[in-house]
Amino acid sequence: MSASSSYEAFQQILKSAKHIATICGAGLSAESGIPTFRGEGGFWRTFEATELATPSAFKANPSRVWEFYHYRRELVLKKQANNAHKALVNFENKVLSQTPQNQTFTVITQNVDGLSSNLKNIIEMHGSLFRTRCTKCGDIEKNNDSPICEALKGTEDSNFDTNIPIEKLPSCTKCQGLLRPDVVWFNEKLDQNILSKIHEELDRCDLLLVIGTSGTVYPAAGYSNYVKLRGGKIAIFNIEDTGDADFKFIGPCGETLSKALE
Ligand code: BJW
Ligand code: ZN
Repeated sequence: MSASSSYEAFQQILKSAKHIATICGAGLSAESGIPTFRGEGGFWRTFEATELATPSAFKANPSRVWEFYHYRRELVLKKQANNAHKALVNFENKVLSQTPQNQTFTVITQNVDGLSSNLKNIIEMHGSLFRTRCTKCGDIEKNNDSPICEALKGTEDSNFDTNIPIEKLPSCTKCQGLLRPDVVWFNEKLDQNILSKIHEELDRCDLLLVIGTSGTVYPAAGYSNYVKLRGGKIAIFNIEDTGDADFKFIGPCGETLSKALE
């Protein structure tokens, strides 16, 4: 498939599409100063970020994994939505203001940073940095505390493990069990309700915007092929060429997405 990089041609498709969806990744938040997972910046201390996003890493060293998530929570709390997040919000508002409303727009994101919280219709498929889940009773709570617990305070500036004992890590207010971030780690199943909602969108999607994702992590990595096989169009927004598409806008998505959705 030879891809177009014409904004005019893209806007024609955008205008005629009835159901538009996105699959976003870490590149969407890169211009806010949040590191991506792979490539440059994909390391935290001496670890690959993806090595820490696993149930086995948490089991082996819950203190280290909590230090990693505490670091990311504190970082995100200092950051703001960038032009790419804003372009998505503006486009959603445009779609919602149509009378009669003859289009739908759904943002599906792998990001857990909450920087797209100004959107009305968003599916956060990998969970949220700002929710906790109890490993004992399963209770899920919103949590924006900074720091999330006293023992983690200041560890975001350290280069070494603090080795916090389990009883001093975040604990459940209901049963005192150890809390974990309410995110989806490798080899964990995604929530079935969320997967159903995503499939409803993919099954009607005429145009999928693939924004700032390396397309290496399933199930999200399969979405563009799924939509393509159904006859939907694909538009990639990335600083790198990440695969087959009808449209490719190579460059920082703060610029390319703003231009494409204006
Ligand atoms: C810019 C930019 C700018 C930079 N502008 N762009 C089928 C085949 C093979 C394996 C599997 C399979 N199905 C499932 C698996 C196993 C596994 C998997 O996919 N493994 C692969 C590595 C092969 N998947 C799972 O385990 C999933 N569970 C599951 O499917 O359960 C059922 C099952 C289990 C086991 C076997 C079979 C079935 C769960 C996946 C959960 C992923 N979790 C994480 C952590 C979340 C919490 C946290 O944030 O800490 O999700 S890992 C990490 O990767 C995070 C991300 O959401 C995800 C995707 O990364 P993303 O967003 O694409 O980031 P990067 O860094 O990779 O890319 C950034 C991109 O931005 C790059 O392209 C840059 O160029 C670009 N960029 N600046 C535009 N300014
Ligand atoms: Zn509990």
